[in-house]
Amino acid sequence: MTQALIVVDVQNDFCPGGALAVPGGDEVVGPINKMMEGFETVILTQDWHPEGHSSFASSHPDMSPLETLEMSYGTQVLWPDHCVQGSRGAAFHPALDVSGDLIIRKGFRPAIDSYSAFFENDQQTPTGLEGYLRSRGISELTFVGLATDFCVAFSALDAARLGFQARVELAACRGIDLGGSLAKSLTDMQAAGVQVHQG
Ligand code: VGL
Ligand code: ZN
Repeated sequence: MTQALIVVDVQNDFCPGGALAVPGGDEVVGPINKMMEGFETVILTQDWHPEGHSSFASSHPDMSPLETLEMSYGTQVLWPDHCVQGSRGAAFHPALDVSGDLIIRKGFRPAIDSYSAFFENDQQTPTGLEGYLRSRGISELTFVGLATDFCVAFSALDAARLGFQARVELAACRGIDLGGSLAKSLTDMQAAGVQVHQG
C-alpha cells in the first residue's frame, strides 16, 4: 500500500453560505466520497484558525478582505474571518465521509497562515504530514478538495518538492480564482511535475 487520498479543507466555510465560500465548493463532496472507496488510506485536512488570526483582514486596521499584506514570511492575502476553531464554519461539510485515517489541522499558529498540508506559509515550519506518510511507506498522493488555487495547489506543490508522486483530480476540486490565481496554480503545478488530471 503506497497511495493516499488527501482531502483538503472540505469545510462549511468554503462551501456556499460559508464565510469564504468557494463557488461550487459543495459539489466536491459526492465525488470525493466516491473516490475514497478506491484508497486504503484517506487523510483529511482542516483549516483551523484561532480567533483574531493574522490572516484575517479584521485583525489589521484599515485592511479589507482580499487585500494583501507583507508579513515576515512573504506576501499574505487577507481573508474574511473563516474556519475559527470549534465553529460551525470550521466543521467538515456534513455529507463528507470523515472516516479517514488522519485529520491534519493547520493554520493554528496566530502569526502565520498555512495553506499547505505540509508546511506553513514560511515554507519551513512542518505540519508533520511528511513524517506520517514516510513512516507508513506512502509515496503516491492524490489531492482533492478546496480551494484548487490555494490549499490544494500549495499542498501538491510541496508534495512534489518533497519527492512524492503528486496528482490533483480537478473534478473533485473547486477554486477561488483571485486575480488569475486559478490558471497560475495549474501552470505552476504542471511545471513542478504534479499530474493535473482534468475531470
Ligand atoms: C484556504 C484561504 C484561506 C484554502 C484556506 O483552503 O484554500 N484558502 N484559508
Ligand atoms: Zn484559512
